[in-house]
Amino acid sequence: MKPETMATPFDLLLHNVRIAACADDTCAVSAPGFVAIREGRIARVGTMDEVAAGTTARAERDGGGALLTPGLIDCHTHLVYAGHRAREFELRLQGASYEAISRAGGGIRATVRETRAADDATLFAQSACRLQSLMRHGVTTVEIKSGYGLSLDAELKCLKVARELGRRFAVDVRTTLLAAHALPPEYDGRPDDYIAEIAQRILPEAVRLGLADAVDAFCETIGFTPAQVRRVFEAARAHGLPVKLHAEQLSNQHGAALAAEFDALSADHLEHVDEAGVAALARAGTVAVLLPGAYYFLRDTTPPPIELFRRHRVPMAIATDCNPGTSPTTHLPLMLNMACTLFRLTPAEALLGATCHAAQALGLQASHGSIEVGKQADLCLWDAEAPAELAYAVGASPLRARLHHGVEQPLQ
Ligand code: DI6
Ligand code: FE
Repeated sequence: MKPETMATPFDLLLHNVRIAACADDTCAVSAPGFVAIREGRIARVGTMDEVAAGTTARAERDGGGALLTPGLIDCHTHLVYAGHRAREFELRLQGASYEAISRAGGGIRATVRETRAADDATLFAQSACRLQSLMRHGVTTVEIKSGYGLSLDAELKCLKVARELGRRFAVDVRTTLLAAHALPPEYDGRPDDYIAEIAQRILPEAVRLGLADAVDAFCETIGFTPAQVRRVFEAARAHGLPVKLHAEQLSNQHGAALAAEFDALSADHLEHVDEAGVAALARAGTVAVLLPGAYYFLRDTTPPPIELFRRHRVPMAIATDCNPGTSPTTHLPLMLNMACTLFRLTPAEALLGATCHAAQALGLQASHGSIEVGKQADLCLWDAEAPAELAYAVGASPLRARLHHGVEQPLQ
């Protein structure tokens, strides 16, 4: 045994695991080995020979030869909201379009009404159910956007619930202010006034209270124009917050280029992005976050241009987009499957999309998203031999164990 390990023993030795480290853009799987954890971080990664040679820890766990991956990261959710929109689902199945429902006062605004009316405890309880479901499918870090409050008080209420979820559950929560999600009814016909309210009041107050880690906007014909988004981004920059953007989901508004101009962490959706937009993302190092659940649920027919992302070396992340209108799902492994079947990603690209690239989409690549010494010990153990099995299973997640900060969590 090495002297330094005798001085400070590891807290946990997770051994007999086959490791897909998801570092260096590969999902290659190691021979059976171990991960040693100290103070919630990965302290050493090695082979079973080293275990046989006497590497020990205060506690040991035999992984039974199962596949170990980084904990999954859902880098795009709107999971704090009240109610549901099953009635709109029925209307869309009868032929109504998402845009038409939105213009008629349904859509996002319908959820805004319910979210504003919900008290903190109700909002917390409904959101917690969704969060626990994400965790059951292997999520250890989740991004949560506001965007169903659309007023100072209601946006702060949603962000506070998101922060509280992070305190109460064994999961890392990153919050994003998405006040520029839709125009609230009290600002009808005055979108620029609402943008000023965001830039001058809502965003500064969210920053002052430490409630937002990033800022997002919905750049779309039924959302906000690039000029309006620019004002929100300028306010974010003035307050030192990174930006993200819902870009090119339903039409090409050249939001990707705008996001790139502001060095956005990510541009999300991107079904209608063109090559100039993709090249701009590549230059800025912005991650393309793909949301196959929304594509599927809206029965969209224009997939994002995967080949362009590959050619320009834009990292691709995969997320649930968990929201009541276009992606009512909490199943990230199912999104990996859909990214493969609907967008033609390889299973390896899909897994990287929910680990290291998702970490990058949140600016967390230094501490999250891969199994490397020094990173946080957020890990998933799967009843699987190869990473492809995670994307292969339709609606089943073969999760055997989930560790958050080095501590194994009950699967509930
Ligand atoms: N794009 C989406 O897919 C969701 N928000 C957004 O900007 C939809 C949100 C909803 O319909 O409630
Ligand atoms: Fe979204």
